[in-house]
Amino acid sequence: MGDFQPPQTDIITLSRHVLNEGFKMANQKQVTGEFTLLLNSLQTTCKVIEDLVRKARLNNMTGVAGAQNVQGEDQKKLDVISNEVMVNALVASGQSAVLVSEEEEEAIIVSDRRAAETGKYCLVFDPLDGSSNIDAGVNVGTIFGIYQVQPGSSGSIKDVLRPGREMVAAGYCMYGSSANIVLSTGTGVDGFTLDNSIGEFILTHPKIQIPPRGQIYSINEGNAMYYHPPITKYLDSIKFPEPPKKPYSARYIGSMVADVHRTLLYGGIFCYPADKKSTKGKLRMLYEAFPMAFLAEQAGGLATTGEKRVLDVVPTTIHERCPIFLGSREDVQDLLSFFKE
Ligand code: AHM
Ligand code: MG
Repeated sequence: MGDFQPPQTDIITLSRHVLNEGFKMANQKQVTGEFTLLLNSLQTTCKVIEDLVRKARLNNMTGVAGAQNVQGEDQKKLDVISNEVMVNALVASGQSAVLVSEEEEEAIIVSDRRAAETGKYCLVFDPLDGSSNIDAGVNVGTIFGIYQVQPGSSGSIKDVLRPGREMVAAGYCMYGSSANIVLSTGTGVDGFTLDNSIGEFILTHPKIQIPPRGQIYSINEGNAMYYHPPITKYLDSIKFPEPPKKPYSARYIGSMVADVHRTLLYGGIFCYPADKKSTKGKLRMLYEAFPMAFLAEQAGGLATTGEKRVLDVVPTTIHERCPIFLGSREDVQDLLSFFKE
């Protein structure tokens, strides 16, 4: 067989990792496999969406679909189809009770569609975040957060109008030069890379830890004239530091999954503040801010609105927005000192 060398280390697939985590979480109690089934549906969805994204140009799937979503934004063709893929897979998994999608005006109560087979998990998700970047071939991603229904509930909107700290898992799949799932079930953060040749997500980034301090800031500075003073002052402090400190580098892709992915791996700070134009910020609390804040904290970083921990905010509507600053612990603390002034 020539020079072929079998892998030196044990290969851990996402499915195996989730099963292992399930055993650990259950702590000797019987493992039902329900969460594993749910995660399997999610990872299959990600594989389908990654295939759609890769072939979008070839299959004439770029451009707008001719409709607008609840935010009044043009829906891209891939937004619409990714949402359908995800909703169908999660309903069919039999493990979901409530679904909230960026692309659906109302929450989907699964028992209304499939009374016989509902589960105990509520999923909040953005099927294809950053879709305005698709036509330029820039990284996009699927973001998700998972709650369990509350005791006695068979699934209602109240099960998702809860603070992010009550999520049992969160993650994203980034469709970039490779497809990467980054997942936390509340015991740290692990990253998996899709090996297209075998169709499996393989553990490539175990126990991701955000460096305590970074050297990169990530914000849409085109909005600078609308910023409130704490943001302007903080940015000045990292762009014009007292020597011998060096100024930070700016990196802003405009695709949250990609900007957060880089922040998790390299450190620094990602910001989408509230400003004079967007008084609540832009990013959606349930399916953008909460999952990313969950991951940031689980990786040893921080996530704040400037006033409080993101994961402590209680949403009142499913498509609510909130400001968010996340990343390296020391960088976020520096920013907070300007809010306290
Ligand atoms: P979308 O959900 O409509 O794709 O918008 C969310 C995206 C995020 O991925 C990104 O962080 C942000 O919008 C960028 O916004 P802006 O162009 O205002 O900087
Ligand atoms: Mg989005």
